[in-house]
Amino acid sequence: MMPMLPVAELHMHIEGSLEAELVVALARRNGIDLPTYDATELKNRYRFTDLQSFLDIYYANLAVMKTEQDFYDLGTAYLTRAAASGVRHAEMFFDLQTHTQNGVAQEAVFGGLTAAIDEARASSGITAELILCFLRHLGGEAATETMRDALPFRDRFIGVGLDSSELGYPPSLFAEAFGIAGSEGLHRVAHAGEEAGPEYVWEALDLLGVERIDHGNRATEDPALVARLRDEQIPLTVCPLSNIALKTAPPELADHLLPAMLAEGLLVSINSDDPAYFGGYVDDNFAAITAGLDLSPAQVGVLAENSFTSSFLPERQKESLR
Ligand code: ES4
Ligand code: ZN
Repeated sequence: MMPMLPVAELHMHIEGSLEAELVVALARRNGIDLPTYDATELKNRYRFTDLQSFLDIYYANLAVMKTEQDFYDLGTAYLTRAAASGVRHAEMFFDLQTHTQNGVAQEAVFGGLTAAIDEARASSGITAELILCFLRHLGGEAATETMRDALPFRDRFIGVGLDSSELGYPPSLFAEAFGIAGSEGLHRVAHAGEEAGPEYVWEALDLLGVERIDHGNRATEDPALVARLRDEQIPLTVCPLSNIALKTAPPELADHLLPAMLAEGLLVSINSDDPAYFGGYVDDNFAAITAGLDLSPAQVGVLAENSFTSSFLPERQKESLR
């Protein structure tokens, strides 16, 4: 863990912070079968060739999550780790459909995560909010149904997102769910341009009305899109260690698009995505880009500053946290 500049973390999946040790502990607690109960051995299987190869392991591990206490423990582990490494505010994705499909009640998911957030704020001052992500691979109708079913918990989350397998699941499929979210006054974000091309980013902006793009790396292939993102200062939440682990960027950090994105005037921030799987938390991502890229201290400062600018915090609070 490296001490660092204060930041907001805007692109992390709370389920992606489920460390192998906690997978094993929860499997034992809940009597769930695992291929191995040795955390090191479990982690040795974390070798990915693309997004899907990661998601297969990520979803398999999530079968251990059963009770409100499990969600509290997961949220508390992340928020404790994040607060200790300089994160002042986190906007955390959660994959509600994964858990309801596994037979977990919405109340357990919302109850455990909300309790962890309240407790972390009281003990360390970190603030956190939840963003409900629709799973692309379950399709548009399931997303709409999930949106409607979650409305009794409307005050527990600030926005909706779109994640899971990108290729073959364009944003257009989810227009209805995002339309309901918009009419409820929820914030809207979407993963786009992680594996799929710039057309998915255009769709997310034009058909879903998103305010931020998660990843967005492949937006750089389309100059007109780059101009739009720059002119409107639409945030891109970039995840360097995730990109390397999932091979959505060249193997060497030195070849990452981040400096080009900064040079284009894009509003980029640094995020961990799934810290238990990709080699580290947001401070580890900052350490990696500082070591692997030729960034000036001023550029690192801009990245930290951008994380607050890109957040859904009220303007007044953005100022006080920077
Ligand atoms: C994810 Cl890296 C990534 N991309 C898309 N969906 C996800 N869910 C969890 N991590
Ligand atoms: Zn992600």
